[in-house]
Formats: sequence, C-alpha cells, structure tokens
Amino acid sequence: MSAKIISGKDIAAQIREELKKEVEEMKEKHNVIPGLVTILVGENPASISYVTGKQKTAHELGFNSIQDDQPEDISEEDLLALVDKYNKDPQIHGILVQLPLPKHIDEKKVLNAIDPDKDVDGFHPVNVGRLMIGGKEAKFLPCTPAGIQELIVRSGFETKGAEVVVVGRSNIVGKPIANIMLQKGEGANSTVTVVHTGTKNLDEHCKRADILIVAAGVPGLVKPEWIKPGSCVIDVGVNRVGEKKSEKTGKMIAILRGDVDFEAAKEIAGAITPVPGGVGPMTITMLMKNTVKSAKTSAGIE
Ligand code: L34
Repeated sequence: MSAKIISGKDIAAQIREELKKEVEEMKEKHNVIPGLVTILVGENPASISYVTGKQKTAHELGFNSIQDDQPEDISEEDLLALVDKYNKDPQIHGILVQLPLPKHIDEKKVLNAIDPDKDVDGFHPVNVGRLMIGGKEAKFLPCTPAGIQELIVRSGFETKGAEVVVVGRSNIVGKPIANIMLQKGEGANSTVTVVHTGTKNLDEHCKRADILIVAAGVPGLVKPEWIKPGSCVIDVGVNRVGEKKSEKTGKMIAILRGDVDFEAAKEIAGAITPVPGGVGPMTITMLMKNTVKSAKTSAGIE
C-alpha cells in the first residue's frame, strides 16, 4: 500500500490563512503591524531561495517586511552593529540572520547579539534554554522543528508514547526537535532516541521508529528496509543534487532530494513528507507565526 503523502505545502497554506486573519485583526483593532527583517550575507543560492520565500510570504500576510542584503565581505563588527540597529527599532518584532554565515564571521556571536525577544528563529541561547525547560516557558520554537511537530499532529499520528527516532543532532533541527517531542504535553510525550554519525547500527534504531525524523543532510541516507511498516516519516533533507530546466518558467532550477529514498519508502511508510513541498514550506510559515507572536507580545495583545 502506498503511504499518505503529508503535504507541507497544503498544511502551510492553511496556517497562513489563519495568520492572515490574525494580522488583519491586529491592524484593525490595535494598529499593530508585525515587522520582520531578514538579513542575508553573501550570495549562497540556497540561502537566496529560502530568504526570498520568507519575504514573499511575509508580504502576502501583510507584514512590514524588510530584506537586508549585505556583501559577503561585511565585517563581523558591521554585522553586529546592524543587528543592534534592528534590536532598537520598535517597528521590528522579528530579526532573522540567514545561516550559514561566511567563515570570517563567528555565527555564535551574531546569534547571541539578537534580542531574545525578537529572536523569531529561536536560536538564541535564552530561547534554547526556554525550549528545554518547556511548557509556558518556551517562547519561540525554532521554525523547522515547530513545523515538523505541526505536520505530525495535523496528519493524525499519536505522539504520546510513540517511539520517535531523530537522525541528526544539529542545533537547527535534531537537538530542538528531540527536545520538543519529549516534553510533557499535547503533540509530544514521546520516547525519543537521537542517532548521529557516532551511532552504531543506525538501521536498528530507525526500524523501531513509529515516527522517524531525518535531518542528516545526506541524500538518500535512509533506506526503505530501515522503515517500520505504517510509520510516519518526516524528511527534513533539502539536498541540491543538480539542476534542471523549469517546465513553468524555462529557467534553470535546482533538483532537490531528501535524506530518504522517497519512491521506495512510500511503499512501506504509513505517511511521508515529500521534498520539496514537505518540511520546507512549514519552516517559512512557522517563522511568520513566531513574528506574529512577537508583535502581539510586544504590544501587550492577549
Ligand atoms: N537563520 N538560517 C536561519 N533560519 C532558518 O530557519 C534557516 N533555514 C535552514 C537554513 N538556514 C537557516 C531555513 O530557512 C533551512 N531553511 C529552509 C527554508 C525553506 C526551505 C528549505 C529550507 C524551503 O522552502 N524549501 C522548499 C524548496 C525551496 C527551493 O526550491 O529551494 C521545499 O519545498 O522544501
């Protein structure tokens, strides 16, 4: 039997509709417009694509949205000054510095410089700590993990008591999604295992998973034999494996592939996310949700 395809694209569109109404109401009742700045350093094609997606969505939702492009050779000092400028700007409720940054800049230093109350990426140590404590303490959940949780819950999988196996231990995906899924509460309460490059018998762990979350950045890493029949498979990999001519526009576009062998896996899994159109659109949408939350909190709404 073929798996149900979990469309991140459709679920993201639903959430954006909800957000759009919320933004309209905020404008009418409180005269507050969510403000988001995305800072892009250099010209990494993948980063350009993601940041463009974020800006497009922010505009569609009626945000006050700024794209701030900086040259590859900007100094760390200048970038820190830029972050500080937006920290002080009352119209801006969310600041995002797209990663990765060029090698001469200390990524940690830059992320630490963002006001934790404008850190809509949820990468600042204060927000990482809040997430780990959990419950009401958590303020901004990082966007990709928050999107993954939504996908699992909205596609009807029971998380309570489920065996969740996370492949990968990055600060952006692996570590935070593991923390989210083990919290006590709705949409979590799972038994979580994190596997990584130091793990022996990767396949044995994966085979146990009721919910398998793969964020390794290795195209096709997870083989169909590693998947438990009927399980939920979330493929976070967005690997650029080549280029092709777009049928729509005739322009050259990237060929994207996930970390899971999708065609074979969909014959075994109960549900699976595609790449593209799975986790990616959810990442962008959760950023919008965090920005709305930040604008509301700073205006004292709710
Ligand atoms: N600061 N840096 C910061 N915040 C983030 O949340 C990110 N991330 C990751 C990389 N660096 C970051 C993103 O934005 C990954 N990421 C991201 C965002 C969107 C998409 C993929 C990754 C996405 O929209 N993917 C589409 C395909 C887009 C394309 O054609 O390139 C998809 O359907 O999967």
